Amino acid sequence: MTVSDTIAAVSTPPGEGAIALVRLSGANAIQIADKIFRGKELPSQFASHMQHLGEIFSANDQLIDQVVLSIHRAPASYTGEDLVEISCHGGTLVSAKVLEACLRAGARAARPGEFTERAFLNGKMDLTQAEAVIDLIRARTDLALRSATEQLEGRLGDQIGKIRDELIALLAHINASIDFPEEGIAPDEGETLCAPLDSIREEIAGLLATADQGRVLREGVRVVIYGATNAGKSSLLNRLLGYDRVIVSDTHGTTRDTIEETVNLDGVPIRLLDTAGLRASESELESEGIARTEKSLQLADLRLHIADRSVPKPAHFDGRTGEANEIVVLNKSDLPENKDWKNFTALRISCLTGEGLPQLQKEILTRIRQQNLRPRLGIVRSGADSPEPGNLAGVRCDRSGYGIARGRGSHWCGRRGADSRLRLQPVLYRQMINCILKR
Ligand SMILES: Nc1nc2c(ncn2[C@@H]2O[C@H](COP(=O)(O)OP(=O)(O)OP(=O)(O)O)[C@@H](O)[C@H]2O)c(=O)[nH]1
Ligand SMILES: [Mg+2]
Repeated sequence: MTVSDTIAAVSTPPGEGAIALVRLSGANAIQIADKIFRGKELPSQFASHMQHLGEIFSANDQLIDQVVLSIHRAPASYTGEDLVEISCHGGTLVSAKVLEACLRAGARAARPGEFTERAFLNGKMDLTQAEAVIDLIRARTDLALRSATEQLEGRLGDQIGKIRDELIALLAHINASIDFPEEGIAPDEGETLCAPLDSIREEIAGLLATADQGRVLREGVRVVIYGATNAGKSSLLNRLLGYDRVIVSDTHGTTRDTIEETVNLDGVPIRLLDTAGLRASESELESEGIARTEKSLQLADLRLHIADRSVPKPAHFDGRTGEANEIVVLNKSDLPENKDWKNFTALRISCLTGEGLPQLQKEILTRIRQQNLRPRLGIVRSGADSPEPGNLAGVRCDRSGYGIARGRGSHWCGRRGADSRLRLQPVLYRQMINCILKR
């Protein structure tokens, strides 16, 4: 598939820098470069992938900048189309003027991600690799970066390709046994079909299970700090961040909104959310803050319920201490403990002295691991929420068998016993495999 128009964009981030890169891609990219570049030769005469020094001129013949330009002829380019790269001097104005010259000479401004989209459309990479490009750009930790790099190299695509090949091989056998009965091909039935499908189902479920880890690598684990006003929530966020991000004061209700920052804990990106303290609200603004706290709690992967151990236990403190996704933290261990907390099991820390903070960080990582949110290096899947492993493309798979939802009714290939339905299996399996392959 090819796209006809030629696109252009500044590929380096906005702001000051020594060099900026403007790229052109499409059928007219080299022709446009000929119009705006002046050097010893015209770009159309350049050998592919060689850099040439020259100057870029605007439509009204004004010198914009001295640049280095290279052309990458199709199909040996990132996008698979003719691609021109212009390295000009950094700074917003110069790169914007070079881009403007490209647009005036006939290019169209590219949409975000359109160069990679073209690479995908021209078969230079598969969808998993295209998704990995954005993960790579946005990676916040080394682990996320390595994972995205592996995906870009095609590991996820290879695994999906392997599953697809296995399904096609099964399908071919089923088709042959149904469509050419006179050839005497023994139809796969019952166990002989179920066994390979079982292993394929496990492979798919294994890949889908890593989607959550992929989300964690891309977006971070959502850790929400909540508790009574003045407990030290903002102090804890500042401590974990290593700098004073949030205002801390002894006035109750200092934090009115949810504040989010990312920290890197042992390679795991953690999205820390500091929230408005819980108490019977005194103002509309504070009630809104508390409502936001509650919303954040619903979306939390892990909650840090923090209390001030030098004051009595707050009324809202229901002590959900046993929950896997909740760590109860008693702050201000440098102050004498109020009798309400005597023998209370919780992690004791002091945001003032730093005491107990390494233990808290360790506990956060342990809980993340326990909930299987700890990312391992491996496959990540971009996109929204993870689909149910047992429900793929209208195909239901569980231990008792495989079923296809069709219209209002559904067909079910049970594995329990050799009943009459087994004779239908090849046809049903064919439909089911086709269903999966269409995804
Ligand atoms: N002694 C002592 N004081 C602390 C400690 N942690 C926080 N504080 C103090 O407790 C007060 C409240 O701290 P914050 O971090 O603003 O508390 P908060 O939970 O964010 O409060 P709100 O935003 O009002 O809900 C401040 O005066 C902090 O300096 C600690 O470990 N020891
Ligand atoms: Mg606060």
